[in-house]
Amino acid sequence: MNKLEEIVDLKRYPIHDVHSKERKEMISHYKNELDEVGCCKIPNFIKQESLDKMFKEVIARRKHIYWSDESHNPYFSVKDDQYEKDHPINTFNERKNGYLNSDVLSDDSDLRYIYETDELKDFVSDCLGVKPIFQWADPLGRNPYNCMDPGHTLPWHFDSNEFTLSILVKKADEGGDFEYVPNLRAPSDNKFEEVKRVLNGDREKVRVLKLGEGDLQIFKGRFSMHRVTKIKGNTTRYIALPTYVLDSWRVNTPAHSKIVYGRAMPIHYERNKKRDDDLVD
Ligand SMILES: O=C(O)CCC(=O)C(=O)O
Ligand SMILES: [Fe+2]
Repeated sequence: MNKLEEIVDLKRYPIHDVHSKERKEMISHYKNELDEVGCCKIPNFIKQESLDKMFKEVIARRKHIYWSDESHNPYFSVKDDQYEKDHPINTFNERKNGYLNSDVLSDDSDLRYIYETDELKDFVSDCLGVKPIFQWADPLGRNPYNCMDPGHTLPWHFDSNEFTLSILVKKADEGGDFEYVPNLRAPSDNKFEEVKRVLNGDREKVRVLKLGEGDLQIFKGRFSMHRVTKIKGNTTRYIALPTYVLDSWRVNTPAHSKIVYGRAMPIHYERNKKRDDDLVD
């Protein structure tokens, strides 16, 4: 059997069959959802056996997880006295979570396998209506697992990659909801006033996405501010996070890489150059 078929429910979602009517219908459906609410959810995209394998992978490698207990602003940047005290750049919130970084997945990882397929990348690109997109060159952040034990939380933030997929592998007993504000900022417009309103508790534009295990979510993480609410109960929430970017060369800054993934590698220093979209990160 083709490996992609072992992982993705291709009967229901024939992402590989570029001329099929089903794929065209999917693209138009999910593109509408993404245009309207900056996010779409594809139920039961990953097969149960593959989900079980992903769960085993992350459990077997738990000792490699980088755990953080940090405080940061939505941009993972440092405080800046040029701005007032309650400006988003100077608003820090608690983050407790862990990442199983992309470079320590197992050799036969299903997550890495689907992430590297053109079938998935092209499907995501068509759903977004953005071409070309690339797998992220960042060796740590490109397709990690986010691991959140009971009590852990991920505060409001923007990703430094443009587009993120998520595949819930194990859900929390309670809490661990993904909340987001669609298209809160746009290239060249940081919309600090609107960001501040959300940080101060304004729920008007906040959407809550209830993910099920095996669902695939596509969202615009660099433009839609998002967070994960505190994990309650006894179960660790594990979620796979494949990422895509518009620039095939860029990686995280060394500072961002250290604060989120626990280390910076030579590539993070070599490619540390100001971005051209004028957004803070
Ligand atoms: O765990 C999630 O649902 C989202 C994770 C996230 O936003 C991140 O790791 O940047
Ligand atoms: Fe994120």
